[in-house]
Amino acid sequence: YTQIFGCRASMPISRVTVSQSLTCLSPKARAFVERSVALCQPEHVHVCDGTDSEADMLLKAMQDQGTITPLPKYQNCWLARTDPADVARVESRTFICTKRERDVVPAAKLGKKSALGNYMNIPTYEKAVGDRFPGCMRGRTMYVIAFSMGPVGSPLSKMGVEVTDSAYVAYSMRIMTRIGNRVMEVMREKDEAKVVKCLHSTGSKGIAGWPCDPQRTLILHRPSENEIVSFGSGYGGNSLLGKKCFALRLGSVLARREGWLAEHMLILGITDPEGNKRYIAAAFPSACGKTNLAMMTPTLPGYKIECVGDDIAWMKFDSDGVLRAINPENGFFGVAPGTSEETNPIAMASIFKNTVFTNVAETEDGGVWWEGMTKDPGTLTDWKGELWDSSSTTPAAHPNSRFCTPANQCPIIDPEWESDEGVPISAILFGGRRPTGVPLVVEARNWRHGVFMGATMRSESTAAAEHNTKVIMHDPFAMRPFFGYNFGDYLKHWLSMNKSNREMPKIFHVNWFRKDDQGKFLWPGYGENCRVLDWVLRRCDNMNCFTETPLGLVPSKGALNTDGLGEIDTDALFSIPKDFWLQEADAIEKYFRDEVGSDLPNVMWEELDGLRSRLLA
Ligand code: SAT
Ligand code: MN
Repeated sequence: YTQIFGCRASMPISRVTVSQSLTCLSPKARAFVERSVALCQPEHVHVCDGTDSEADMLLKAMQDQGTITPLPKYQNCWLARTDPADVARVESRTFICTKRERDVVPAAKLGKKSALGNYMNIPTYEKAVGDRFPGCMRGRTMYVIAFSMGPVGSPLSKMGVEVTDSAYVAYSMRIMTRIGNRVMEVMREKDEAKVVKCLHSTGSKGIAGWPCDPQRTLILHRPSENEIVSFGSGYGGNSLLGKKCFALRLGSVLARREGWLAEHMLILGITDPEGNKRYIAAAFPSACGKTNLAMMTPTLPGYKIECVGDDIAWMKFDSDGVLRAINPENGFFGVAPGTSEETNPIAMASIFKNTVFTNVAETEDGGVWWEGMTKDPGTLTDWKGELWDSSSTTPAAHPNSRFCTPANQCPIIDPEWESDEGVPISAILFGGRRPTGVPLVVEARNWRHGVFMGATMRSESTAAAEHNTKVIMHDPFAMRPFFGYNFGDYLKHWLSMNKSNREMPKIFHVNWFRKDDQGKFLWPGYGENCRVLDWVLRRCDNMNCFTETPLGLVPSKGALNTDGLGEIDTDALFSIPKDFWLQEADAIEKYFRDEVGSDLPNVMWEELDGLRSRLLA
């Protein structure tokens, strides 16, 4: 017997059939695969080469298993219906495993359940793996996917190997990451000690339909071993381990160690009417419009937006002191509901070929539909496979239904989106869904004030995780579900980025979602958001177009271009109700005290004092 992931395993690799010799893997990746085989005991190992014929094989396997059905209305598009108990990330079953709890959980919450940092100790981790994985792939195929997060071979990229018993995961990883022979080649040449090991199983004895085991789902991260273990769920963020698990949770740990930033941010390129091009990164929580902003069709004449990424940014200051960002992903895993020709025509032009749709509704002519797509869809098959028409009382598509589409199909994909050195970032936006009290846009006075803005972000909950009611939740940096280490240390890391020889991006807080007393949105959003970006860019040029407020800098009267917008109540959009903000300050104090405690950098308390005294002045 050998010890694997802390438990006994017995099957030698010589007992399984393999699609291609494991020598195509680097020695460490190969050792990981062999350990995983011994543990999970599959019948066959398929090492993904990334070819088109392999894609056809995966599609056929999924159709035979009843995991996907074709959507004949489009070219190479597929519909997957999940088990209704496996539709989103499960934050309550997602843990970071380290020796010391303090590495993950801020001081205030040690030994208690925290909203920041779900901790599991090593013995519990080893038992959890030992209870689930031995023999879990018996009689089935293990897919081995070598993948690169970021352009293959770029100094800003990182590589991983995922083993999984899900053809859906293998196929989706082809879209969301760069995979196959070219990655394995680089892996063999490069320092492979850093390759992230990702073990995934649906946890199901069979493969029919949507295999999963929601009762026993666990998503575990072990930063010290560069290891991710996921069991029981086939759904996006739980199973495509390059995405949230690697690029954000492990990524944030690596970023801290190596002096860069791994963030839940879109990246867009924006060209102004003078032809000046800049890049902006923006952090909003899941299902708050990152994809829509990243692909915006600007309404202001002369502006052009190009998309680098819609979910994750890896950013590092270069030797000239410029913050450079890459999108580590290769595709979009976007929220379908609400996507339409009106709200996001660019997404609509991207997603109707080579796409896997998950949990959307199906039209009678073999197309897809979701709430907000068109007015009258006729009779549908809903996401659970039941007949649906406009008299139905449940949504046709699950609110967290998704499209999974290659990024290079986006008609406005930025020419630099795969550049090795990344794109230069001029501004960083934070934002969320705030129906009351929070202005359309506020600029931070300086870097540390901007870090405070990120730390104090709040947003209405969405369907992207297992939260069911609309409550205003704290979601610092839109990273609450994705921190790989102690949030207090994360704040110190952000503060340490500020150095005199660097061109620090300006930081802003935006809120497209403010409502009036009747519950109507005060701002049209979508393509009109370029008016906010227009002001942001003028501020990046240090133009005098702002006024000071207790929250930070806002556009001076008339400085936000609202030409041709019709009735916009800018007073209401920018009002700063004193009582609301004093309560907000109290909520922030409570959050800092209860959730972070002595791990909070003092600078954050100073910023909170500053906010209060400006409100009371
Ligand atoms: O489910 S995912 O984590 O892939 C998407 C999201 O919640 O942002
Ligand atoms: Mn996301």
